[in-house]
Formats: sequence, structure tokens, C-alpha cells
Amino acid sequence: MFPMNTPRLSWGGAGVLAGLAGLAVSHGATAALNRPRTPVGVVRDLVPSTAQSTGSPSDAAAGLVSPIAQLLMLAVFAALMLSAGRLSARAWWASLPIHIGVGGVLAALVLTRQGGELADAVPVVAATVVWIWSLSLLTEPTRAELRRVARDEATPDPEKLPHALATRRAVLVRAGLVTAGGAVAAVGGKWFSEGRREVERLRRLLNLPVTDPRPPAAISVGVDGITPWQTGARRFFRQDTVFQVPAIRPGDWQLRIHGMVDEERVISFADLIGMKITEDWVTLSCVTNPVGGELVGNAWWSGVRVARLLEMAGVQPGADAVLQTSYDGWQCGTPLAALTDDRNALVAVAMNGEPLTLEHGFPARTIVPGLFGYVSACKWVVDLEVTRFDDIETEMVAEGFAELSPIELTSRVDVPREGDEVKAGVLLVGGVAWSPHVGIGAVEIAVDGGPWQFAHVGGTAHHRDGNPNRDTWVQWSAEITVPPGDHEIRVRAITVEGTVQTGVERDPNPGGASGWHTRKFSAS
Ligand SMILES: Nc1nc2c(c(=O)[nH]1)N[C@H]1C(S)=C(S)[C@@H](COP(=O)(O)O)O[C@H]1N2
Ligand SMILES: [Mo]
Repeated sequence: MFPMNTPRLSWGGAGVLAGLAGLAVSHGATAALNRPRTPVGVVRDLVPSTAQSTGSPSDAAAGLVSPIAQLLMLAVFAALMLSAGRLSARAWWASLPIHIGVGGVLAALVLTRQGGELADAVPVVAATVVWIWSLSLLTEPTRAELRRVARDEATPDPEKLPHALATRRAVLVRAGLVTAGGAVAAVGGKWFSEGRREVERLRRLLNLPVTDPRPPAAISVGVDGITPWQTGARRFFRQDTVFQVPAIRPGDWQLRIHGMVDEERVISFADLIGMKITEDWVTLSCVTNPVGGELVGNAWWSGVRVARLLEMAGVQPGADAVLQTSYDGWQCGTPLAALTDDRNALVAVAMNGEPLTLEHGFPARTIVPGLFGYVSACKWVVDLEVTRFDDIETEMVAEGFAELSPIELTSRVDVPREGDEVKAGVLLVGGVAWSPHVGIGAVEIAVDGGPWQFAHVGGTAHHRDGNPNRDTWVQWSAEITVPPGDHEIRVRAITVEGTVQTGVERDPNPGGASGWHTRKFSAS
């Protein structure tokens, strides 16, 4: 470590150690978040690489430029961190301009590189936080001693303060903690990412017995800018409580079915995909979706019917719920009836003809047509316990959300967007409407508070047995005529059973938000 009895060096040394700890954490975070480049890597990329050009005699010398430039950058970094450390002799926050400055420059570099995403800045932010926090931790004992001495001497010189033994020990312990913390973060992140990379590789190698159909003809109403009927895996909303997406090897995955059953069953991934695969279109939505919100998507799911799995175990009388548990411990309680009736409630292994993405529950998750995700769509599902609602409690239900939670009858305007400026005259508008497992019968719009008028509703898919699939959303469109000026369009849907979507505005808790979606726009 740095010599503790020469404080001039110890301030600077603390700065450098904090700097290195921050870089280690940024490496770990980059790996754990699966980002393509570490902040250090991004800086290194700034040095023009000469290694690729071969053939001319000057190449050997040119090849040296890059390591030298890299050393220089390292020296600049060390010098900055050293000054930060020395500034911290005054107060823990005196180094903030340097740390935030360096973090800001790195964040700008990381975000502006080609393909940069907001998530790429997380490791930089983590590094900056670690710089500030660990430097303050490393220097606090010495600053405390300075304050103590200042009570006796008029102006103690922070550079010449002889360390008391206790202070020296405190600093060394803290230096050890910071070093160990940095090492654990770097190694842990790397270890984690290797697990994820391996699972990504296994996922690509999987060859599932599933199909990948096109959306049926006449589904689309052909309005530019409207939400596509089929939602791609990348575009599909993601809603979960995990900090790290579980990386589960299919070979390690098991589904345990137990509780109020005749015979407990444990099913492997190989068992599962060896069973009869059922496939269908299902629209999934989150209960927290606000009116007009985007927490809804529609995909082609492939998997094994939960009813079949429960039948294998033999459900005992008296049960009315299945407590589902995911690999990460998340739980939801699902009405047994929805899992055993004739709807296609699935333990799904594929979405849109591809194995589930890790984010959406690889290698297996449940999908239950007609129910909100929080009571039914358990990602990374590993356990199904047949039970009674009276005997279980789940987090969302404890927060007041409904125990039985069918997806609300909902409709949304996609076009025009809020605040759009359009040409006066005839305007093509459109959106989506859903009431999964019930089905949309009609969609109505009202312009500028005028009377409700029917919109055109796009086609529906059909189940394999030929019956119409009521489990998905539909697109709708309408031609309206708008004079110049400000306008407002609102939409409501009506189910096949004749239920009209309510205009009463309610919060998502307990059973999903309600109210008519309205868009304001102007024409000229
Ligand atoms: N393991 C696990 N499964 C989960 C959740 C979760 O937090 N953890 N969230 C649920 C909620 S609230 C919703 S709306 C859906 C969302 O599924 P998606 O992320 O595939 O769109 O997953 C459900 N399944
Ligand atoms: Mo949700």
C-alpha cells in the first residue's frame, strides 16, 4: 500500500486507490449488464489502432504508438485521481469537481459512441459513485485527526500531519476494504456475465418444435404509425422485479408440480418439449398500464398446456389456486379454473417462434389468456403449487391489487400522437383495443366531444379448431374530417358480449386503470 506516515502521499494514494476501485466496479458492472464496452475500453478505442496494417517496415514502430498512448492515458487518469485525493484533505466533497468531471467526460464518450445506449452509462455512474464514496471513506480518519489537531494548533498543515497509530490502522483497514470490494465487483461481474453468455449460447443452439406463423391476413387496418398487431420480442414490454435477469441453463431447469395433487411431479426441460406443444396468439398486459399506456403486447406463444401438466399430477378437490414461483423467488397466485378450462394457458417455451428471450422468462414461463401478468404470467417459472387462495398471499395482492384479475376492457389511440399537427381535411386515425379472452365486438370514436361513431375493426386470428381467437387485441381505424383548429379524439371499445368500456377514471390498483383514452392534436 502507500506509505501512511507521509500524508502528502497518503492523500494522493487514497485518490489513486479510489480511482482504481471505481474502474474495477465499472468493469464488473459492464460485464454484469452485458454491455459491449467498458468505459476504459471506450477510451482505449479513441487511440487509432495501427495493429491491423501490416507489410510496411514502419509498422513495427507504429504498433508502439497505441501502448504508449494507453500508458499516457493511464498516467493522466492517475494524476487526476491523485489530485482528487489531495483535494480531499480539505473536505470529502472537495474532490467532487474532478470525479464528476471525469465521470461526465466518460459518460459522454460512452453515450456518443456508435450504438451507445443509456444503459452503457451505468458503469460510468457506478465508477463515479465509487470514486466519491471510497475516497471519502479512505480519507475520513485522517481528516478527523486533522480536525482534532486543529483544536490545539492554529493551522495544521495537512501535508505534514504525522499519522497517529490508530488513524494509520483505520486507513489501512479501509484501504483493504476498498481493494477487496473493487476486486469482488470486477470478478463477480465477470463471473455473472459468463453465466449469462453461456445461457445465451445454449438458447441459440436450441431447436424447439415450434412454428413461426405470419399474422393472419386482414388483421392489419393499414394505418401508418399504428402499433403492429404482432409485437416482436425486443419491442415487447418488460415488467419484473429482478435486478439481474436470471440465466438458467435449460438442462438445469425443472418444474415442480406439488401441493394438493395426487402425485408430485418434477418435469425437466427435455420432458416438457417432448410433450404436445400448443401454440396460439395471446395479448398480455400489465395491471399497472395507465390509460393510453404501452405495457401491453401481442405475441405467438408456444408451450405445453398447464391443464395437461396439472392432469398428470392429479388435482385434488378443494383447490382453487395455483401458487407459481419463479427461479428468482417471485410469486403469483392464479385461479385454478383459468389454468384448467379450455383456454390455452401455457407453460411457454417460445415467443414468436423463437426460444423466450432471457428477459421474457427463458427457458420457460407461463402465459394465461385473459389475465393480467401479475396473477398469471410467471417468468422463469420453476414451481407450481396447487393450493387455495385462502392459504396464500402474494406481494401485489398484499399491496391491494385484485386476487382474480382479468385484463380490463381497454382501447388506445395510436394515431394521431399527442400534440400532432396534421393537415386539415380527411384524416386516417387508428389504434388498438383489447379485452383478452372475451373479445372486442366494436370500437367507437368521438371527435371533439361529438357523438360516438363506429370505427372499422381489423380481423381476428383463429384457434387451431377454427373458432375465432378472442385472446388478442385488434387494430381499429377510422376516417374523420377535421377543419383547421385544435381537436380531440377519444376511443372506447365494446366487447362481443356488449359490455361498453367505462369512462370512469380509476387507478391501476386494484384491477387495472380505466377511462377513455383521449388524444389532442391540431389541424391546419
Ligand atoms: N419472475 C417474475 N415473473 C413475472 C414478474 C416478475 O416480476 N417476476 N412480473 C409479472 C408482471 S407484473 C407482468 S405484467 C408480466 C410481464 O411479462 P413480460 O415482462 O414478459 O412482458 O410478467 C409477470 N411475471
Ligand atoms: Mo404487471
